[in-house]
Amino acid sequence: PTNKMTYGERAAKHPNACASRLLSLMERKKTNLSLALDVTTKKEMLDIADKVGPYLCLLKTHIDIVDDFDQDLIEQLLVLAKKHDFMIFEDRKFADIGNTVKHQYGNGIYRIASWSDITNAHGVPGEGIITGLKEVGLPLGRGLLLLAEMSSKGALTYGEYTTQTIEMARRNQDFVMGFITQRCINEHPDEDFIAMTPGVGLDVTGDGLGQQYRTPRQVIVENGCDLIIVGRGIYGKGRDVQAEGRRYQEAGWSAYEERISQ
Ligand code: 5IU
Repeated sequence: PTNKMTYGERAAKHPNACASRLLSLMERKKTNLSLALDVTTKKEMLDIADKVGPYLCLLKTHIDIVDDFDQDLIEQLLVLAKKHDFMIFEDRKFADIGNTVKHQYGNGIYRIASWSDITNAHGVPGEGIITGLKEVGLPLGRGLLLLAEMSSKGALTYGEYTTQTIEMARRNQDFVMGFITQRCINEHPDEDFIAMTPGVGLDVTGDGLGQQYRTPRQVIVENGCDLIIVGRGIYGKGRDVQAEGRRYQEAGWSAYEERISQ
């Protein structure tokens, strides 16, 4: 199964172009770290992305929290993505009917589909949400993640909801490249959804607002996930973002090496 394969081996045979691009980037740059950059000014965003860029495979954004958002921010993020060789994931968590999300993805002031390699969606509206997003994203070579499980305390993403979300992904593998999940979802021999996991930290276990943290080793080795998504563990108050970026990159990569060598 995917658990024992290298990212490079998976990249070579992955049918989803966006997934294949990400997996080869991870192999080439030796990183499974995604930075969740929840900051509210353009300056902080660009400054931290530039400093942590060397350690990342994927920059996760919440573009709608930036007070001074403008098109120049997007252009500069794309410059950094090229300079440091990382991809971009706008964590938009679409949740409406197909026709609406199509516009939320392609139009408005953010025009997410025009710059974000990857985005994500809830399965709650039913499969039309994937169809709508696919109309916009697939011609641009974009990839979609579905939210299978959330990291926060009391999340309702479990049981039949998660099961049906996974089935939706299985029927749309040309566009759905993976999941936001707390464990590896792949079951069938040739199934290769990328498992990305938020709620990762080395120093604390929560944030007082429901977030729950596990270590990179728990996530990658014990639960078989592929990418660690780390936010405040890297850029939180008083932290040296460069040092923390390197620390999480090393922790994530050594956990991966341990997993594939088992
Ligand atoms: N995020 C979660 N949990 C989830 C999902 C998304 O934490 O289940 I879906 C996002 C929220 C934030 C980042 O952007 O991942 C985690 O940031 P911290 O490492 O700062 O908690």
